[in-house]
Formats: sequence, C-alpha cells, structure tokens
Amino acid sequence: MAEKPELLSIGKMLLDSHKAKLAEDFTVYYMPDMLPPAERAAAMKDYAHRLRFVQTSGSLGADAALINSLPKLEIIACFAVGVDKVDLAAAKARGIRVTNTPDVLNNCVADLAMGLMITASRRIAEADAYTRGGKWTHDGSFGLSSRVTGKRLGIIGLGNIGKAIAKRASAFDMPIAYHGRNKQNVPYTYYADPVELAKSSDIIIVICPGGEATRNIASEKVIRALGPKGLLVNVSRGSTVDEPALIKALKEGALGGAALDVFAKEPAAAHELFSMPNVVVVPHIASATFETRTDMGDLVVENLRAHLKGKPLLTPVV
Ligand code: NAP
Ligand code: 8YV
Repeated sequence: MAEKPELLSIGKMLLDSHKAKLAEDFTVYYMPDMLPPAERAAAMKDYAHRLRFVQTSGSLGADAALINSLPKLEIIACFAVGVDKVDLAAAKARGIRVTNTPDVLNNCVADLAMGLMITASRRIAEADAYTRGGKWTHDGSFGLSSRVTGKRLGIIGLGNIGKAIAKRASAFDMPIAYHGRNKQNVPYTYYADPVELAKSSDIIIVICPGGEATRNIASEKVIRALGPKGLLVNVSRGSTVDEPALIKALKEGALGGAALDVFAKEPAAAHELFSMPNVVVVPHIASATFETRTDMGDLVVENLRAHLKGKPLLTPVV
C-alpha cells in the first residue's frame, strides 16, 4: 500500500507544475481518458477499495458508476467551473464533496466570447483564409461584414462569466439584455423568456451551466427569433443549444451565423458545421490560456490539500 494518500487523476488537464505539487502530498494514479467501466475497474483494481481522492476534468466528469465503484471516496475535485458531467446527486447521496474552479477563468472565457463574436461578425477567419489563399491579389477586395459596436447583445446566463462579457460589451456600446431564472439587480434588461430575449437581440451569447435544466435553452424558437442577420455564440456547453435546429436554420438562411466553442459531441463536433462560411468553430478553448489553466489547476490542488488537512474547501459545489 502507498504511504501517501492515493488520488486518481482523470483526463489530461493538469500541468506539470500541478502534478509536481500533487506528488508532494499524494500518490497519484493517472487515467488520461475516461475508460469504459470494465477497463476502468481493471485499471483501478489494486487501489479502488482504498481510494479517497479523485480529480477529473469538466468534460469527463465522474458518473454514478465511477462514484459507486469507489467505496471510500471522499472528494471529487473538478478542473472546470461547469460540473454538469459530475453526478452531483450520486456524490451527495454518499456525502462525497465536489469542488470546481469558479472565478479564475471569468476573464479568459469572456475574452474568447468577445473574440468569437467579433470573428464571426467581421468574418475574420474567412478573411484570413482569403488573404492566405491569394484571393486578394487574384479576386480583389474581400467584401463587407457586420458592425459589432452598438449591436444589441442578449446573454443567456448572466453569472460570473456572463457579467464579465457584459462589462466588455458595454465598452462596445452594446445595449445588453439577459435571460436567467431570476431578475438581478443589474443595469441590463431582463427577459424571463429566452425567445423574447432573442427577438430583441442581434447577437446572443450562451453562458449558462449545462445539464438537463438548460438542455436546448437556445431552442429552435430562440434561433429563429434571432433571425437571418442574427448571430449565436455558444461558450457554455453543447447541450444548451439545439444543434440539429441550429444546423437546419443555418442551412436555410434563417440564422445569420454562429460561433461555437462547445458542441453536442466533443471532440467529434458535427462536420456539417465545418463547411459553413458563416460559422466559426474552435475546440473548447475558452479557458485554455497558460495563465488561467495554471490558476484553475492551482485551485484544484488547493481544494484537495484542504480536504486532506481537514480544512474548509476553497470552492465547494457540494
Ligand atoms: P455562474 O456564475 O454560476 O452563472 C450561471 C448563470 O446561469 C447564472 O446567471 C444563472 O442565473 C444562470 N442559470 C443557471 N441555471 C439556469 C437555468 N436553468 N436557466 C437559465 N439560466 C440559468 O457560472 P459561470 O461561472 O458564469 O459559468 C457558467 C457556465 O459556463 C459553466 O457552468 C460552464 O458550463 C460554462 N463554461 C464554459 C467554459 C468553456 O470552456 N467553454 C469555461 C467556463 C465555463 P439564475 O440563477 O438567475 O438562473
Ligand atoms: C474546461 C470548462 O476547459 O470550466 C469549465 O466549465 O468548460 C473549461 O474551463 C473544460 O471543462 C475541461 O476541464
């Protein structure tokens, strides 16, 4: 048996600096991807019955089968703010603590949301390909795009990140409105119905949590209410957008464009989107800067250490 407490690290999110810190306090077993249950059980057979600590990524999470296969599990530290892939009910039922990484990623996620919005509106990715492909010399000037400044922005999920987006959008003179379950004390217009929000917006940015409660919150009605000149930006989770309805609306010209960091299936995002010139796609990179991923991992490590030492968790979810 290992001398230090044992920790299972699932996914590839930890940087070398975090691995070095964890090695000071834990014997760490690395599982680079979430294995199917049988392979997982085989990989963990020597330590599963003793394991008290799990660290996982936002994308891989921890399902009920994993949680229930670890009888001594005490804590799941998630390397993400979004914990929709962690079965919180299963954790809660067993008194297992769950932590996430809020706040430290607000600015980078908001920066990427703005970047996606501007890239799609001003056709930056298309114009880049046009220039590199020699079309400027051959075919002449590129053509026109849409102004960002002053456009009406609707935010679905005005939480920590949504507010960081609103702050940036205010500097672009964009009138801001939002949808959430609750009206907040903020200087932005509230819509209880996301369809009404979309009707009054030129651009919608989705940044609410994923999971069943928000599945397809950007529904076909929302997408079509945005209209042929509208832009949908998603930096939340793929589950929040009705992706088949999005693709259909884009094909029919019922929606002007989309800019997506997250997809219904990751990493195998829907190929139909890739050939659409009015769609910008990036591979779930909103928090992926050296600085933010360092801060997120530090928070993961500090939560695990706090639990080990019997101190209050820094950022508990349950
Ligand atoms: P947060 O501070 O908890 O804010 C969440 C917001 O969503 C709140 O304003 C909340 O308002 C609203 N909301 C929650 N449930 C809702 C529902 N059922 N219907 C409508 N609105 C709802 O969270 P955050 O830190 O801003 O992060 C938000 C999400 O962004 C995360 O959960 C994660 O999924 C995603 N994210 C993605 C990336 C990426 O890499 N693309 C990075 C970070 C985060 P009410 O309570 O009033 O409803
Ligand atoms: C992560 C995220 O990159 O924090 C979140 O909710 O989506 C991202 O920051 C992703 O979940 C991988 O862990």
